[in-house]
Amino acid sequence: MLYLRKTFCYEYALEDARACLVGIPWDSTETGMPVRFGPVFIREAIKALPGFDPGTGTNPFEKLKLTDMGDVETVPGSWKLTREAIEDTINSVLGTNPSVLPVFLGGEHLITLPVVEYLAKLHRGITVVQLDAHRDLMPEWMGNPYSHITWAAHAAGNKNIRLVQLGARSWNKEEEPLISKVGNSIEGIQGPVYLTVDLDVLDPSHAPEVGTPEPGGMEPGELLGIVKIVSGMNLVGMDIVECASQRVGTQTALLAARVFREALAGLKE
Ligand SMILES: [Mn+2]
Repeated sequence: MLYLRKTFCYEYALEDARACLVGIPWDSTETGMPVRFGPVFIREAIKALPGFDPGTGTNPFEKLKLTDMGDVETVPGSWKLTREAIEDTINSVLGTNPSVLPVFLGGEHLITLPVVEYLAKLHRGITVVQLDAHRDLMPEWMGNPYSHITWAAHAAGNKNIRLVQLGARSWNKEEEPLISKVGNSIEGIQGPVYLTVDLDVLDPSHAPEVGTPEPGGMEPGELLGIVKIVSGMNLVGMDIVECASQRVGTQTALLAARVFREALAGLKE
């Protein structure tokens, strides 16, 4: 008998898994609080969370075959090398199991870009649903085209991606030309969907430990309701980013774990 504890009670081989966790502890372009320990503290919150979801009457941690792949080896200071490591990792994960749902834990929001660019090549007509206080549509930041506040401009300009933003309440004048290219509703979404949850979409009273907190945000119930609806669509990947927790047991990491459980509970078989 082995008395060992992993992220999930039972872990399956990647080949057999319905969903897999992949951490991406990257925050070299973060302008606010450091977020590279997000995967550590969200994992600890997932372990501490009861698996049973009263809303659906199921325990997705038992019902679904899950596995935790660990963290991508990011290269501090080099987005080029980190991006290659992210792309190679997705390629390997989906090469092993094309039907697994990859769930990425950030890290800063820039990690979403290589993921959605990769998935857009696999899934025609993909919609990226971005829950975020900010639009991240800046054309560049201090001369750098690749940053946590520019990634969505690249996604919005990708002809294979339809971007939908919910919860945005703070943006710069330079972002406004791109806003007309972005949807603002999840009604009627057809086809494959990628969900990216920037935890700053929540009000800072509920999620204070984020890279760049922004007053006037969502209530947890509102966020979880949207996550449940989107997870019932044809979800092909998701991420939870910008968790700036620096210790176990913070309310932001606990809410991130709830977002994860809500998405799993809402998944189609
Ligand atoms: Mn963001």
